[in-house]
Amino acid sequence: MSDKIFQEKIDAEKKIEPKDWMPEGYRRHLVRQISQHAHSEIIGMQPEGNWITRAPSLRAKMILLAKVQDEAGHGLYLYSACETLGVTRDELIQQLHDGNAKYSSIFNYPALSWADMGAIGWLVDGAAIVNQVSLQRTSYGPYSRGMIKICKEESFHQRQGYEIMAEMAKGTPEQKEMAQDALNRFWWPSIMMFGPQDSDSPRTGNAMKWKIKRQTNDELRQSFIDKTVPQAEVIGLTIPDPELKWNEKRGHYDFGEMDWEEFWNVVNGHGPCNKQRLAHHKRAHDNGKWVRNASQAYAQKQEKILKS
Ligand code: FAQ
Repeated sequence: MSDKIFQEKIDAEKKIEPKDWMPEGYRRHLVRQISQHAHSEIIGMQPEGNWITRAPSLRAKMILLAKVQDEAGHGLYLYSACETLGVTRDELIQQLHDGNAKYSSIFNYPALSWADMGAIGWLVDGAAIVNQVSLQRTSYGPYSRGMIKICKEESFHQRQGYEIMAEMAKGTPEQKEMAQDALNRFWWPSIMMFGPQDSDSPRTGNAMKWKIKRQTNDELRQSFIDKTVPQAEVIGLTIPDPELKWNEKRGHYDFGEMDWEEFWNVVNGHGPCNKQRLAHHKRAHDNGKWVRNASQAYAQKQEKILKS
């Protein structure tokens, strides 16, 4: 098959499956994006995992525990989708540990209070959903099917975060202040999850041509802002952007400029928690070696029994 026939297949909205012919650039692009997505889910367990033992009630603890477990499951679907492209889980983890694979910038910010659990669910999962609903229509079959499954769980995550924020916003003045403080700290980093502006995004061209991404970074960012601003108004919290204003003509909110220097610093490994997150992942991976060895030995034993 040639590049031309492949592109015709993409243009006809046909899904590409693991055994289909694909250009090497398409395969590499997917391995990069899907693995980055998988690493985000796994590293993303850390900020919330830190609060499981400090949840304010048994109900809150059970919900948070279930959410963090879901993130682990999402990581596993995504690693599996990535492995269908001829790369092993070990290689993917090694790329993360060597600093050659990225994960979402948002997880390099600390979770300082219980209200941050609300802000993460509401804003971070909210942003993730906007992106992932769009990715349900991505051209690579296993990634698309993974996204459909993941989106179902993400909407529960978003609602549990919004519930925490709504409860705190109508609580004592101190609780409302905590909720506002969490919104102030998480707003801009959540907006940054959508990546650089389209004009500065080196990957968007191929991603759109190959229908890996179905909407650009700026389109998705705008859609997230338009959805989220009215939600903040309903619970009486203020979005920390003085330039935020409904634009009747565009039918969208206008918003202020992001701090791009901060964005690229965090993406390139110099955010508040980059070192801590990676060190924790390495430690957990090393500590889990005996589990991987034991399950491998068990699988080999089962195979021998089946063959005998
Ligand atoms: N952080 O040309 P573009 C979640 C990198 S899941 C870090 O625009 P692209 C669930 C980009 O990778 C959240 N790196 O690239 C959850 C590229 O790197 P390269 C994760 C970023 O790929 C919730 C370079 O900059 N979601 O949160 C970021 O077309 C709560 C140039 O950028 C996904 O990963 C960033 N924010 O667009 C879990 C979705 N932005 O090539 C736990 C899938 C850009 O130099 C708790 N990924 N970069 O290595 C995507 O949709 C895309 O990859 C984008 C970036 C939109 C992130």
